[in-house]
Formats: sequence, structure tokens, C-alpha cells
Amino acid sequence: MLRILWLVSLIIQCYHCLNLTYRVKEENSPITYIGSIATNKQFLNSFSSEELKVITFNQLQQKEAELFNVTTTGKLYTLQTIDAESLCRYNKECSKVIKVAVHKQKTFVRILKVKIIIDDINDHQPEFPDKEITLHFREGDGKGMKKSIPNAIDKDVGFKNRLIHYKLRQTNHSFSLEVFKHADGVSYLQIVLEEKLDREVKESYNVEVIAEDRGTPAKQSVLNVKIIVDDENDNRPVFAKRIYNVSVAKTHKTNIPVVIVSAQDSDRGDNRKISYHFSPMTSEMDSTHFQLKPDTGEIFLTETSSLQEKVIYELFIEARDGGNPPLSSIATVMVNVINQQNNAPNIDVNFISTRNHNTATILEDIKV
Ligand SMILES: [Ca+2]
Ligand SMILES: [Ca+2]
Ligand SMILES: [Ca+2]
Ligand SMILES: [Ca+2]
Repeated sequence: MLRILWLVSLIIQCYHCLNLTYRVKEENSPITYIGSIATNKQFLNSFSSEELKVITFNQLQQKEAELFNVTTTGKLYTLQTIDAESLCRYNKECSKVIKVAVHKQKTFVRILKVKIIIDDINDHQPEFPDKEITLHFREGDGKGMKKSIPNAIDKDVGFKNRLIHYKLRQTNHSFSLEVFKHADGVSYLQIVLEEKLDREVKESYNVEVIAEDRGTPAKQSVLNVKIIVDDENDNRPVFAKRIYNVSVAKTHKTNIPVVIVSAQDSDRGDNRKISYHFSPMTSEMDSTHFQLKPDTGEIFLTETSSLQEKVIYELFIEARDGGNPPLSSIATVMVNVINQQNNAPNIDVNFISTRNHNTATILEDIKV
């Protein structure tokens, strides 16, 4: 009984303790040889060569005994694959201590405290929460506009293996990357607009944010950032012609358009959706004879229209987009009523009109 108490007391106080240190890399396969206690110089120095011949080792039962094994001859092995990330904390020395009893023949001699430092290897790459994200910048956004993006996390516990450096890979220089490092070591990232965008020239961009650790060799991962340029209503509708000159017979059928005006808008969505209207510039005397289809730009005679020959009707047509606020432009339609009964050809001539005198001047070489 006394002997047991003495042994326990020795273990607790670690009387005559000898501390030895070994290193092993994480992620080695089980039963990796770490070193020999029996041939450790520090250990050899404390015994005579005669004593060493009869010395045996016996690992004490502790939690760490699941990880390491010491043979009776003093050889130190791993028992399983050691994972630094599950055993240790970031940037703290990653080590475990096992206790080994030394016996000389059957007599207990001392306890050895064997510290095993687990060296982190760079077995984790920085990871973004997603492989791809989409950002929206507005066409009207100015230089310096910023959008936040998620940062990457590296699970390694070693300082350099966990330290992340970010860079931006892109084919143009419309964007840059800003990295703020907070005191907690976490980086906050922002994509910064470097030049004004024009959706009508380029409506989307792909940039890659590369997160690379400082391990040897380094590991990296890529975040694909798709940047969509949201449209601003910065384009007016543009008519195919500024002036439409048409000739029409008095008897023109009401179900056949006199003319179709058409405008295009290079914006997107509602900003390019065009409707046609009589501009308030159009005299009611003229517009009353005509009907304009807002969605198609077709201009028909009204059922009640009674066109007068040799009169030029002047219609100002507004093409208006669906933006907020809308933009518009105006084309002029000159309708010349001619004295022909059936199927009058439409003539596109350069009128220099003045309806005040009910006359039109036609260039003399024009084909009618
Ligand atoms: Ca690691
Ligand atoms: Ca790493
Ligand atoms: Ca527009
Ligand atoms: Ca636009």
C-alpha cells in the first residue's frame, strides 16, 4: 500500500521528472515513428551504460495514450492520424504531453514527461462560403462605388498556413479589390468601381477574387464574381427618320396605315419600351384626321377624316420610353394629300413646307 502511495506521489509531483521534446507533423498515417526515448541524449546522460541495459519504459494511461504509444524499448509512435485542426487552437503551440514510467529491472525509477509538438501542415485551402456570387452595380454609379463580398476562411492552425492574401484577377481594369484587416484577423473585402459603367457597351463582367494562404506550398481558392450592370434610363428613343414625308390619296383606306413610324432605344427593359403619341406641338386641326397606335407607331386615317387635297398635314410624333422619368424624342410626319383615287404611291420627298399657304415646294428632280 505504502509503495502505491509513494508511486502516486511521484506521479503527481513528478519528482525526478525528465522533460523530453519531440516533433511530429500532423496528417501522417498511423504508426509513424517519432523518435526513441532510449537513445535521447538527455535521457542517456542520466544513466550509466550498465543501468541502460536493464531499463524498460511503460506509458501511463492518459487521454493522450489514444494518440501516441511508447514501446517497452522506448520507441515513440503515433497511434492514429494526428489532425492539428481538431486538437489545437489557432496560433498557439500545438503539443501534447505523455507520461512514461522508467523501470530498472522491476524497480520504478522515474517518470518522463514527453512533450510531442504537432507541427501544422498546410492541408487546408482558404474557403469562400460560395464558389460564385453576383453583384449589381448601376450604370449611373460613379468611380469609388463599393460592394462588399464574403471573405475566405482557412482552417489551418499554423499562422502562415492560415494567413490569407487576396488579389483580383480580371481582364479589364474597371474594378479593384479593397481589403480591410480587422483586429480579430478577419479580412473584409469590397469590390470597388474604378470607372463609370455603360451597360449599352458592356452589361456584365466576370472577375475572380483569389484567396491564397502563405503556406509552403501555398494553397488557394477562387471566388467567381459576376458583376451585372443594372440599366439606367440614359438613352432617348431614336426615330428611324427624323422626318417622314408621305403622300396619301384622299380616299386612302382607314384600315391601311398611312405610315408607320419607328424608334429604337438602346436601354433595357422598361427603359427601352417605346410608346408613340401625338406631341402637343401637333395642331388639333391636323391630328383630328389621324389615329396613332401607341404601341406600333402605325398612323391611320380616322373614320371621320376628310383630307383636303393639296394640303400638307404636319404631325409631330413623340416616341416615349417607359423609364422613370421617361425620355422621349420627336419626329415629324408630313402628309401630303394628292389627287389620286386608288392606291396612291407613298412618296418620300423633301418638302419645304409651309402649310400656311397650302403649298409645298418639291425639288424639281424628284421622282413622283
Ligand atoms: Ca493543418
Ligand atoms: Ca492553409
Ligand atoms: Ca431609354
Ligand atoms: Ca442605359
